Amino acid sequence: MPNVPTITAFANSPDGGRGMARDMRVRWALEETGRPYAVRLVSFEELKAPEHKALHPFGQIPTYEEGGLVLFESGAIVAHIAASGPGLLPPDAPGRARALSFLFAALNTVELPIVEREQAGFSERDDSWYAERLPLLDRRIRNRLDDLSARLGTSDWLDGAFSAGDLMMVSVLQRLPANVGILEDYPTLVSYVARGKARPAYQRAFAAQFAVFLQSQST
Ligand code: GTB
Repeated sequence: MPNVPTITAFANSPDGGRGMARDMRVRWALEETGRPYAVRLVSFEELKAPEHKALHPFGQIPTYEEGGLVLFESGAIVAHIAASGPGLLPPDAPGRARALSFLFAALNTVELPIVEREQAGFSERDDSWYAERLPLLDRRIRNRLDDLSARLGTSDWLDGAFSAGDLMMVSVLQRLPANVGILEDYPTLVSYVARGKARPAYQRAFAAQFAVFLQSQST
């Protein structure tokens, strides 16, 4: 099929089909812009093989191939999709630049403390300092959510119409599981995430990655 991008995703995602892996944001962006796409599923072994590392220097998913173009990093991929199709960036140059500010903020400013807390839960849970460190990690997340909710105010989206910035911010916020009990203290952000996830494009992307999970369970 000409000009149909191919992305990579986990053959066996450890998230149990919950849409937490980073191919989800790429699928969502493609669905928002109405682009058909193909998916190549990769095992953990294949991720670290030279063939995959030629596409992704760090041996991760997602990657994006389109004709001769090969991209890695979900932010760069979503930015590329947003720039090449309708629906994810405003028509004016300043608006486009502001949307990209929020996309980068989602990745560099909001996702970092969320991932750090998640990683500490995996790798430091049995360490003596974990209980003491946790409030610090939570506070870092709350600082970001305080400011983000202040900026969002009562608006539906961060800067006018829904954009790639919202797509990435919602993708990042939804990684905060309910049992952590942080996002729930920010009702406007809870609604913001729900609004994003209610979009038909998100639903289609979620269903597609969930189908991979179901398939992996039956083989
Ligand atoms: N900065 C890169 C990007 O945004 O594209 C990070 C990519 C990344 O972390 N990829 C992960 C990966 O390939 C999968 S998404 N890991 C394998 C490796 O590094 O060897 C991260 C992820 C994994 C699992 C869950 N989960 O189970 O809930 C959630 C998120």
